[in-house]
Amino acid sequence: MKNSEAARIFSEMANILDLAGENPFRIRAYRRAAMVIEGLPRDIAGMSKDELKKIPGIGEDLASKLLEIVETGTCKAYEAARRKSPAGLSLLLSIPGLGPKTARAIYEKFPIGSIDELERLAAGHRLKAAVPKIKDKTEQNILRGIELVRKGAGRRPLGKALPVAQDIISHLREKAPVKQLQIAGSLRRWKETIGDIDILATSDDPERVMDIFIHLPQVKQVLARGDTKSTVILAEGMQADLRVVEEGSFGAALCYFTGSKEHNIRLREMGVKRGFKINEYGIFDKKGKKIGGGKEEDVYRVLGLPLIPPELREDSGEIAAALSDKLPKLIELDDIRGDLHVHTKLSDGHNTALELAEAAIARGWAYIAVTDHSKGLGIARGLSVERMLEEIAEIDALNRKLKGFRILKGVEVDIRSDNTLDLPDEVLSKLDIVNASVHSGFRQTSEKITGRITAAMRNPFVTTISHPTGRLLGERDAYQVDMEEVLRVAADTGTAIEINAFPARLDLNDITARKARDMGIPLVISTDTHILEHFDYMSYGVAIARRAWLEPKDVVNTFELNKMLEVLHKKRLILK
Ligand code: DGT
Ligand code: CA
Ligand code: CA
Ligand code: ZN
Repeated sequence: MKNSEAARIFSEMANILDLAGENPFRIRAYRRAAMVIEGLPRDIAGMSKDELKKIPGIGEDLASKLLEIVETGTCKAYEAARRKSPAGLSLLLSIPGLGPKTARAIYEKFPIGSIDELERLAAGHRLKAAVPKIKDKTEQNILRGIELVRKGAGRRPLGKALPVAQDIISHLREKAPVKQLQIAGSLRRWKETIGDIDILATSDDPERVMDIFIHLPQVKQVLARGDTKSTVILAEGMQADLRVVEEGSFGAALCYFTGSKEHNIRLREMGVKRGFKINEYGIFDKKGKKIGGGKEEDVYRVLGLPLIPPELREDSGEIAAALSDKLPKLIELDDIRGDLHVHTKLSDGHNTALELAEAAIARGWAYIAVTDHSKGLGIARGLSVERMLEEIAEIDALNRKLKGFRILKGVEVDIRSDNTLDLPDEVLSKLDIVNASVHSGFRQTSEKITGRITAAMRNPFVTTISHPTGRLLGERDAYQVDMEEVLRVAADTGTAIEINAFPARLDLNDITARKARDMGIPLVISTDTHILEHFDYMSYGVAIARRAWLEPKDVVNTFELNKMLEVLHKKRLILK
């Protein structure tokens, strides 16, 4: 898969140009292209130039660069730009929250060579003393950013790790003599960040499978090569383990290596109490005779349990629930009937409402809500009241043509720093879906930022709070919002809370989503689509919902249109 590599090159290119103070339009073109390529489900390798040029945001120049990247793994313009730009500067820019201007200002005084050096300078207040724009707060942010980099080192967001693993799987399936082949570990449990990739297979020729695995084009370094187990580092930086096991042990191994470790320990303890030994090879009775292990169900069956879905295997009550036959009937992707957070060309998206509707119809959905940004969000080309009203009229016209599908009128309205919303109630009341969200003042106190969100929920027209904590995995921590308070007010006002499925966000996370459900708060799973292909992200949102134990009845966008609107508009009657 060349996409993530090309996206990385384009995004670094944008950063280098930004540091050099180059033309903002070129910088933006690279950033957008990086985002589009990253979200593209098709591998750019194998696409012709004409096909590449059909991708939104890719013109003649970027298409040539993509061809070059596919062929050579990099492109000349990027290599040249990189040679000109000092490594220390890129290092500074890799610190979350440190923008190009500040990075440049620091670098002029301190041409640093390592993160440790930067940490010493910030901790000793030497940045503040020497660099005019740096204040105490900037130094604190830099230290926090460094911590984030260190914490995230080695782990990858789910949305980055899964495509990498799927790519390995499809190569193995194509080239290696494997029979069964499965992703295990935290990836199979859809954990939000992934330490390493665990793959399990069966084969008549394990040695050959090992050979093929360690020679895959994605492999950068071989850490260990055994007869049935190998560990490699991929070019992308992640570690991957492949184990080949006996056919009769596959289920036991799959269960063992899916984890979590805590879940496994519970299973093993239960086994011991019942006189069984359970390990990665199988299930054994008191005499050491193997009584199962070919199928994962075997492990659960000997314990008197139904198969527990991998997403629940975190030792957070799933075993007790299974014992009393109270496992949830988890939501599935197929239960989703539409997407309530979608951007069009009119704000920062790439497609028209009609294109998005057609793509949604192709997925078997019954509705989408077009929720472009409101005007306060300068960077994302927010809509003024006039343009908002024009968009409403356009959607009305489209809906007259579409049969059996509805484009809902909506907005992602900015919650301003002073607690007010970016559009008057008079406009909001004309809309079906009002997603309110915070895009500024991330460093406000907990009281202030929580107050903004709760004030928005008290507006009768706000149907949903979008990406409630503002975190970006591996890039930005959540703002200091008091989620307990947000959930209380959500329950009081009947405001829905979003599980934003955009892989960099996954916000709400699984734990808070489960709390919200327990409090009876309506939940919405949304993709925050900016290009058609982002609709694919729905599966990440559904995974978070499954890890939160949600059933279809807990998620508003599994309902048919009228029932969905009824739930989201109930507060209009109560709060009026
Ligand atoms: P990760 O890679 O950190 O995102 O998380 P996992 O869950 O994939 O963990 P990993 O790769 O270290 O190991 C894969 C699975 O193997 C893990 O989920 C459970 C099992 N496992 C690993 N070490 C142990 C152990 O010491 N005891 C038990 N019972 N299971 C283990
Ligand atoms: Ca793992
Ligand atoms: Ca592992
Ligand atoms: Zn959005």
